[in-house]
Amino acid sequence: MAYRWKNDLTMADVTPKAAYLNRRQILAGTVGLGAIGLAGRASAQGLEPNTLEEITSYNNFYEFGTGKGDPAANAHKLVTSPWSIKVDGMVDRPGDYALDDLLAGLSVEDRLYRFRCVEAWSMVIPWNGIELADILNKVGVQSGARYVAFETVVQPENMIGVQRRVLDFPYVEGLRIDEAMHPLTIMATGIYDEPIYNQNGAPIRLVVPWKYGFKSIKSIVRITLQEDEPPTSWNKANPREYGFYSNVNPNVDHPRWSQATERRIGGGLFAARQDTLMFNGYPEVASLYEGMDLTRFY
Ligand SMILES: Nc1nc2c(c(=O)[nH]1)N[C@H]1C(S)=C(S)[C@@H](COP(=O)(O)O)O[C@H]1N2
Ligand SMILES: [Mo]
Repeated sequence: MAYRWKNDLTMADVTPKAAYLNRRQILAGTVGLGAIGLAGRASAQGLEPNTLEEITSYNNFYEFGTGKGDPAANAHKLVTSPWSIKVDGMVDRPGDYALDDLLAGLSVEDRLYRFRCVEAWSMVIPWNGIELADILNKVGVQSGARYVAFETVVQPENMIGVQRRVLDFPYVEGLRIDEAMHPLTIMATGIYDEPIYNQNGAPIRLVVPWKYGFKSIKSIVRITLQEDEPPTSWNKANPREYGFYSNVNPNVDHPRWSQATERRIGGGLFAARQDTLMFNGYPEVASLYEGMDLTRFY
């Protein structure tokens, strides 16, 4: 049996929905109670998950525009049903899988993860998802496969960002096979026990919590097992600024800004920036990079 990752943040850290809605009403309805919100977050030592509202309204999904509010405004146009995923390359059972067939029999787990965008903002998100390793084991990875490549759907008529060519689409990403097989790596299908919203990458998206957010590719329609390192969208767009690995690392600054700290979304106007943690607070992945110069393989 594969080792299963244990949450450091447990679902006990998730504010029960009722209490949480109640708190929001208090905050919305009363002047001067912002302090309650701040105290609430402080007492949870920054482990409190972001609200569904925050998670679904402040997004990066360039297919739907480059503004943080654009995905929430435009992603209702994404057609998510029917949905199939092409699995090809070095696998025993390649094919065009209906999403339900690909996931049938695999367990959906709750994972409360820190999420750190390369732009130096962050959230804490209660995902529901399937370990990518379970999916890869189901299709059968062949021994020569060293990398996994992912591709996002392109629906030009529904995607304003594709029409405007804000990036070279389809959005593509990749992982080394040991990164893909790590129990922290999931394919998310839900948030807060609700089906994942379109703006967050419905119906299924990658989540790799120790890497900058752009590695967590949304709305996936193709998974390819291959020998060579696959091209990745942000590396193609700007290789000087974005590498293949893109592990969260407070000691390696982006050429244009520091990565030492981050702004937690929802923390409020006067909240202090938080220190960014090595591997985003998931030191158990460090062994994957033994012997690699993490200032060079950024
Ligand atoms: N297809 C696709 N996937 C994507 C992106 C994108 O523009 N297109 N943006 C990435 C970036 S930069 C981040 S920070 C996260 C944001 O995920 P969220 O909006 O669910 O918080 O999605 C990543 N996945
Ligand atoms: Mo990002």
